[in-house]
Amino acid sequence: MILDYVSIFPEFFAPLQLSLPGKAVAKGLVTFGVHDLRGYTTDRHRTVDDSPYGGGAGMVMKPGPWGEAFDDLTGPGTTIVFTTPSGEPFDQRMAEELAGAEHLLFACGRYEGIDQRVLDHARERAVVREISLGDYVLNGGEVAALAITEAVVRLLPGFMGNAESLVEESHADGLLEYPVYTKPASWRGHEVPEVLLSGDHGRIAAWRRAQAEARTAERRPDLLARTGVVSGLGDLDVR
Ligand code: 6GU
Repeated sequence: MILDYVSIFPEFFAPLQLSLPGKAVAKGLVTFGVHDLRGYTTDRHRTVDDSPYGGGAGMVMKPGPWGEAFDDLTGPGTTIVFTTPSGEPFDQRMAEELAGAEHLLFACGRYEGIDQRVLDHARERAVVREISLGDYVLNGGEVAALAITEAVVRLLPGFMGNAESLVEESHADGLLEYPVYTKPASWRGHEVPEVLLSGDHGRIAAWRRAQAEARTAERRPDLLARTGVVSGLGDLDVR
């Protein structure tokens, strides 16, 4: 998979060389390209923004540099991802969809947004997704693009050593993950639940499922409505 990033702050993408994404590069699963939007300007001041038509606060990103960047970077298999707080909410299912793409081109906006014609024009030549990380405002889309990248790259075939941990973790089954414990069995007066020491795999599986459901009912009742789990909070203390 090829992942490209267009931004006025290319330094934000230094973490792509680290840890998990860096490992994916080493394994030959992905290649990353980081592109300075100002490199696609033509004026002496390398201008990327201007005041909004119709008035109002803040600045809007000019269409010209984005058009040049897409001319340079878009090919037949490209999906252009605009990271924006007005996008579709990002979730695990969307990460799985994006993991099937050949080429992701992240367009990271700043200021009050990008001229709408950039998106309209992009839709004429590529698959376009507008994606939000959640209901809060970041100063720009760079951190969001990094988060989406990490969620997507770890799903690529051959990335994870242990395929089971992909299936068992939070959200793969629509529930939050059950609590986990390791040695020692007693620590600062807190004990590991007895069932986990029992060696009874049936009881352990049932306990974990009940914990996952109770936790989800308490913290994310919206998820339970989607998975169709009915029980929810029983007598379990999920904290
Ligand atoms: Cl994707 N971008 C920005 N700028 N702010 C956000 C966001 C994205 N998701 C939540 N807030």
